[in-house]
Amino acid sequence: TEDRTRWYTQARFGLFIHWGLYSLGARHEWMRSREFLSNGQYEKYFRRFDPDLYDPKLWAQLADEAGMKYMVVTAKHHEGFCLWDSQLTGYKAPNSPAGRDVLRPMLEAFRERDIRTGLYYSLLDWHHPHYTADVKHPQRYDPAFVESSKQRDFQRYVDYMFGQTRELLTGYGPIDLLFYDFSIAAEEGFAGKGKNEWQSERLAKLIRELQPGVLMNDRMGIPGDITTPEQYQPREWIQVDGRRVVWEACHTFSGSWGYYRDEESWKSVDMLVRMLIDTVAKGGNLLLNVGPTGRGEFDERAVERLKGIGEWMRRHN
Ligand code: FUL
Repeated sequence: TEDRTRWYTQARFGLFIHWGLYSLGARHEWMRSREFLSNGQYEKYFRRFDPDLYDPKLWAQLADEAGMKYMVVTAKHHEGFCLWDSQLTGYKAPNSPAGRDVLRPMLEAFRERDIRTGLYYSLLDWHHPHYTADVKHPQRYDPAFVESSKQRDFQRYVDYMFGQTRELLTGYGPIDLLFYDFSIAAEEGFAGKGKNEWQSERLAKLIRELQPGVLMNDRMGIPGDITTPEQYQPREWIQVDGRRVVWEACHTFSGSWGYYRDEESWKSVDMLVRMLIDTVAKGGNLLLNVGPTGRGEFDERAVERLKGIGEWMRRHN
């Protein structure tokens, strides 16, 4: 592990990108689940995903100038929509008005600036026809859906995950980091989904076979290379079994990960710089998230903050 993580512990600061159909809703990446929307009700976002202002070179420039050394992008979030040209589903950017693979040019743009590339992949999938109901599912309170979900063949979904993992790790160049997300606890009469359901050991083995150097996070119910606290600052260097581990705090500019137009809780540049210092002082990495708009732009509030951090970097790095 130590060899694999060397670049990473030196990188310290990365950009998380949450981009998908929820970006059009502009009110949280969990909107489908929070509002109990069916596939049909969510379809309009797929029909309108047309990022006419998308400029991945500009995204990479903004990250670079802020001092970021790696990025992690949601290839697929819980909604199930794929940014790349997956051969295993029609629910993908090339079939939306975008009409193209929007992942590949992004990875290329960041790599051109020597920024390492990582992929977030949701284990949850609210769109796949064989993904079964659980306590996080948008239609968990729809008895007809829950009943019909019993006819689903979850193994077919697992095969799909494995197939997509293979696509992403064979068709998109060297991937530096994988952020697989996440395990669900049993609750409200629903069974959980964890390492047995995801077949995490087997999945990790496939990942290692395809790209031995890739770093893996710790959210599949099995240990990974990186411990990933979310939306809080640990009090001290994180330890597991009494040993200091490689860790990464992920944080948002405001509260949500997906673009949320009307959220007012944006952290100041000063606060963000302090968070970065606090993280690094405790031996960790900071993965700071931006949620681009449905049209493919970084919100001006994000741009302002990235530039502010960049200013600080130039003076104090
Ligand atoms: C969580 C997800 O549910 C959030 O939407 C976000 O992606 C965060 C980084 O991880 O598990």
